[in-house]
Amino acid sequence: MSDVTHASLPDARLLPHSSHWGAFSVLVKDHDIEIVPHPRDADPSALLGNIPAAVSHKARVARPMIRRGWLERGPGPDDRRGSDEFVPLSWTDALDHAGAELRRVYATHGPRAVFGGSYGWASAGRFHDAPRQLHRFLSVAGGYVRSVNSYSSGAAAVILPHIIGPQAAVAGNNVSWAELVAESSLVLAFGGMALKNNDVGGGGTSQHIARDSLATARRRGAEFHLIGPLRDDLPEHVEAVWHPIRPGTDVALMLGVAHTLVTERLHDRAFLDRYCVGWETFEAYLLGRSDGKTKDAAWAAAICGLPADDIVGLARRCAGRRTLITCSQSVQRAEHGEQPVWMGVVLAAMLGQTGLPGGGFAYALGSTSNTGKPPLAVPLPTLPIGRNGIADFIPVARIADMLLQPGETFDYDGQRLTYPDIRLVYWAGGNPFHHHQDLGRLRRAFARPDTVIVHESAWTATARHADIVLPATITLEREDIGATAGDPLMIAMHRAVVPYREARDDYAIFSGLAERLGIGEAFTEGRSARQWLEHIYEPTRRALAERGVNAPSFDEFWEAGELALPVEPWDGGIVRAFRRDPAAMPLPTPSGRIEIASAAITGFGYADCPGHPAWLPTVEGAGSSAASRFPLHLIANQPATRLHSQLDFGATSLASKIKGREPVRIHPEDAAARGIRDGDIVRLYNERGACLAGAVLSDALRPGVVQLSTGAWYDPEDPAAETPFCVHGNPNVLTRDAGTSRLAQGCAGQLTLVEIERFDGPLPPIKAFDPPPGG
Ligand code: PGD
Repeated sequence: MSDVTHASLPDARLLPHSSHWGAFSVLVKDHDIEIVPHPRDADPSALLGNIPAAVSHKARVARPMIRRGWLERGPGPDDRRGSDEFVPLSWTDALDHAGAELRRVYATHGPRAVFGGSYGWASAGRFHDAPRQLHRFLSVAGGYVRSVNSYSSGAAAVILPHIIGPQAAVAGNNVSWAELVAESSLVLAFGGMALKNNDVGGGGTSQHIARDSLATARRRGAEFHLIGPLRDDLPEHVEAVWHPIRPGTDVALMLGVAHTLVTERLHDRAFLDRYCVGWETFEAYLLGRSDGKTKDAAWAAAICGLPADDIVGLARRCAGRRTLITCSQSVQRAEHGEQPVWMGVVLAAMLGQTGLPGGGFAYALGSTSNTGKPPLAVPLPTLPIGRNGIADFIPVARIADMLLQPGETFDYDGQRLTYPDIRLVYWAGGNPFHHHQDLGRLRRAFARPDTVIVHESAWTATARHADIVLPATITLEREDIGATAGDPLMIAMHRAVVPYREARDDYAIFSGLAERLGIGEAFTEGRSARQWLEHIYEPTRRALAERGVNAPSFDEFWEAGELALPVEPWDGGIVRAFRRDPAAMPLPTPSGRIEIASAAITGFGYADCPGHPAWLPTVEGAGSSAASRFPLHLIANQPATRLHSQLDFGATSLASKIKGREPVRIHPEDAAARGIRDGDIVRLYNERGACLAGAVLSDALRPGVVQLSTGAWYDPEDPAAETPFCVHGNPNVLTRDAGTSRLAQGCAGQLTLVEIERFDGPLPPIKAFDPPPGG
């Protein structure tokens, strides 16, 4: 038996379950359900409060639906996607239509015309993971164009392997929370380590430890510095020194700090010589020898808006102690997002702390709940996705470019690639009309393919932009296994409620389609969902048995409700090994060392990502031409009241809204200048679109900055309008759809320029949670 037991598991109605925001139990009472946090979690997430509404909300998709225009005129590009009505069909008819269309596209255009990139967080189980189910299905069906990387970490995922090592090896697991608690003397947190981000992590967690770890480190005397425009990106109890930097200018500040380190001889030359390549090239840039511009503190101050004395002071405080530089995911989710990650690595190297416990550089520590924890000693249950025979891919955030510009070439990480001509888009487990930038442009892009098929549990904007909508179960309606590499507890996710109306599991939907395509056996391998759970559990059980530790049978695991998995001792990974012996344990970079300058990246010849970290002005930053018309920096960050767009209709999310609109925080000075009072409804706008939001006046922002989180369901007043006006508060009507650079082509949605005005007109109704016409 596991050493962690569920509080009242013998009570048959208290059912173990899990989510991306934490493990919990469900108490089913007559027609009501109660969500009980896992007893092991001392700091459970408030997002659990969103779950009960999901069970039978009016926003749920009740039946299979087909868009009227598609049903009547057949497949083809159509501007009415997103504004058309829907027609309910039986499952048999809907699957027949979807199957026939898949056959047609595969036969007429081939697998390169099928986009299965289908990015999205879906739900937490290891088997009913909708994107993996889709990938497995399309691999068996003939292949598909995929997407690579993530909206979370698009820039870091590509730059890190060039300069220090793959993200999986160096992010979140080269410095642990335990080391931060015990060893770090000074933490310089670029973009902070906001507790709201720690609430969530892919696959969930049974213990949210960030709040306590930060508090304990502080009590020991660790000094925290928050570099960021939002004061609450570190919790109050760490008493951080707040450096309210101008958004998007972290690299300038880092260069100013680096310059001070060099001119005051505080940098660790021995470390740079032994462990790095490219120092001379970078130093020439830093000191202005290569471009005539000295990157000193005064230079940096003019760009980043912090006093030069503070920059000099920060450099002096960082030197000669166990300094940890963290870089949040948000900082790289912006134009030139590769640069702060690269420069963070360089700054840590200059301080000579890289690879020491609690020191050096940690990417994304604190950006999700499952970073900075010891690795598991056994493999996790995993659904095999088969082999996709198609090599074509796009960096994930280039979806609109791909649909709008088939046949055009683009750059990515040293390659010149071509956008495929996509005829069929298949999405399961994601919400691009939440996650993508410039939603007006995305709407035009979604008008291009012949057919869009979506599995959704609710009428998200993505479902509304589909031709065929197949109703999916939510996680409470099915059995699964909850587990993640960042947590030692594996959860037997019991079914708590029956499926809503006609909803089916993604697996059941794909099984039905696979039968129609004549690949039923290849897809299911003859297993029911329960048999798959037993099947994918087996490698974990075997590995446990091989280690001679508790290895319950599947039935025993299911009965117990959870299983504690062994973890490996924390060893600092490849970076610490490299520090100990750089000759024997080189980094997996081209030189085997930390690349302060990269010959490979220099060779790519990208002006927007040169061969060493550099300050690059942004199209939408202070001093840009857009800033004269749209003077406020909008931070469109992760929400505190839901995961992305999931369960926006839930109690925790709704409680934060103002007259039903998403809250936007604005500094009192900026509000006063515009006649805006706390609680007013305001209109944010720029040349791409506009949205309404409810004003919250706050001095926790740098003046000139406003903050509107992502995830309010897109609710256009007129879904067919060329320039979208979202009456609910989705910031992605405003954000710019451009890659971080030609290197990574990552999502740059975090920062945008906008203007705001009070909205005095009659308030348009919120329709986001109502089914569409016919739905
Ligand atoms: P979610 O809201 O999690 O957003 O984008 P993502 O698409 O992941 O969408 C998941 C969808 O899957 C939901 O609609 C949910 O209903 C559905 N779903 C859940 N479970 C199931 C299931 O079992 N089956 C099926 N078929 N569907 C299911 C998140 C993305 O947004 C991310 S990761 C980041 S980091 C980005 N962040 C920003 C940002 O900082 N700023 C801007 N402007 N934009 C961003 N977008 C990105």
